[in-house]
Amino acid sequence: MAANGTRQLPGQLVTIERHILERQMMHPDATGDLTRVLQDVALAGKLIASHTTQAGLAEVLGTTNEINVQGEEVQKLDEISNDILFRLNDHTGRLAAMVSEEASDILHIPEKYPTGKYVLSFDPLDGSSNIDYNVSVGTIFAIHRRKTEAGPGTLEDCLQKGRDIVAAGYILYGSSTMFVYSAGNGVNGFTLDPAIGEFILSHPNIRIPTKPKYFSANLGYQRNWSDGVRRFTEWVQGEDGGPVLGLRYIGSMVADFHRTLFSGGIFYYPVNINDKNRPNGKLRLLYEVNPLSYLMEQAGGAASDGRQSPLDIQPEHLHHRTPFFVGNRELVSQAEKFIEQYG
Ligand code: AHM
Ligand code: MG
Repeated sequence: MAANGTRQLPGQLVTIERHILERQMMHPDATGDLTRVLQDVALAGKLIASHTTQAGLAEVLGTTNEINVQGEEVQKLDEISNDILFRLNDHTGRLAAMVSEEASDILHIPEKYPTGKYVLSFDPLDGSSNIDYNVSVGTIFAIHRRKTEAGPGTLEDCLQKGRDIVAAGYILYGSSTMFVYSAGNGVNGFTLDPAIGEFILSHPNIRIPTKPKYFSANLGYQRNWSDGVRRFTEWVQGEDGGPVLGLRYIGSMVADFHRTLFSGGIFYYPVNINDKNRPNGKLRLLYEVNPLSYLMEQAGGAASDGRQSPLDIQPEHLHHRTPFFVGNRELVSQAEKFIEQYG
């Protein structure tokens, strides 16, 4: 296998199906259900990519209330992506329920279909406010084993800690489409070859570089951050003997996370202390923060809400929000130190 995140040599073509299946074979008692859920999510990624790459051409950019030339209601890309993920997974008998950023309640499996043993949580199209500007967006997902025995999935099945994730990943719709996932055995990245419609293993065994390069946060909100977060931000720019990191911020978390994973550094989205409507920040635990925290830990990095790993937080409701710091371990722990000392 090639070294950290380097590209596969020609002749070692591994499709995502083959890779997931080979990993399954390492677990002799596996039923294949998790493998198929992952494959269905990868298929959803291909379908969503086919829409995002057409975004400027098809009439999918407007709001839901707009009417297109055929007199049909125009659907937004995040809703299209949500439908694709739901429809590909609602009838397979592998899921007990789904959770989506797009839906306030649990997405139940329709009664006419059987339920299964996994729960799939997803943000179908994160960063969708960027679509109008042709900026990269992404799908984020996490898979848990259900807690209840059978029947329709319940809140207990959905409100599980990130620590109990069995697989998670994201699909980045950028200059190329990439599927990056972990099932607890390291992180692997696949690039979609549009000519053949297959995700090919391009970045095996991804590890965050030990020498960080960039910090990534929306500095436009700095005045609304706590003292600890502001001092940490000065530190990453060289104050008090801190490293001198460059700044990169796209505003589309999958893309910001992806760069952080490959360049080393830290991405953070802290609380806006003047926003009383969001006392815990903007990002959601179940389908944004936890899958990415899980991947970063699997890649040798760390994640925090400023005090502890988000993976240890018990979600109180489906759209539970949390502050988020993710990247190189030393940087995340330094952020925690500043927050502990200065708040
Ligand atoms: P969304 O789920 O509504 O797309 O919001 C999440 C996005 C993240 O992708 C990104 O990190 C963040 O919001 C950007 O927010 P801001 O514009 O406040 O910097
Ligand atoms: Mg989102």
